[in-house]
Amino acid sequence: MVVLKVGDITKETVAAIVNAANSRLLGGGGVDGAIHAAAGPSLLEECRKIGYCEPGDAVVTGAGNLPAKFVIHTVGPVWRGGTRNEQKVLESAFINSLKRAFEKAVKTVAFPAISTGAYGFPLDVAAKVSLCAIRGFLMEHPDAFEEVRIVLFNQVVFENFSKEAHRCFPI
Ligand code: AR6
Repeated sequence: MVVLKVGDITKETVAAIVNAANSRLLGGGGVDGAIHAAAGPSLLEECRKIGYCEPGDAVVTGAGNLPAKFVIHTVGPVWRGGTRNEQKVLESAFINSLKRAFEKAVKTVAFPAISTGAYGFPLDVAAKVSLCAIRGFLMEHPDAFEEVRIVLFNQVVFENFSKEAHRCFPI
């Protein structure tokens, strides 16, 4: 089941939350900053040990003080006009995050709208790529998760994703 909601991902009670990190994994602003602040210093320590994550890839740590068990750190692409493989890299960020969650056998996972903040992805394009990537993975692994939750920080992002969800997940 795919669920869209408005909220703060650090408050979600799911087994794994996905972080929109940067390649150096040293924290930052946006959702990355919020997740590190809520998780506490153990998250940064674990990230330091891993050291690097390629855009489109994903790595797993514990979740410190967060309600979740794991944080999956993925790195989305910086939007550069859409001609630098950005859509493919965003798709990979979602698929590799779901793979990591699947490997950890978690049943519930929450995503933010990766790359739609500091990395500048147009919301409608991000919504389409993100939801289609999730749908593709779930079609291949229909029993993998009980819930994939997409936690959007404000109404505008939520509306873009909702609009696209009707196209991507026709009932
Ligand atoms: N819960 C859910 N969504 C959030 C939250 C939150 N607590 N806070 C922000 N968002 P961004 P990016 C939304 O900039 O574009 C960082 O500095 C936000 O409204 O967090 O992938 C990293 O270190 C937006 O829709 O991530 C990287 O350097 C979405 O999360 C860089 O930013 C993503 O915005 C990554 O940029």
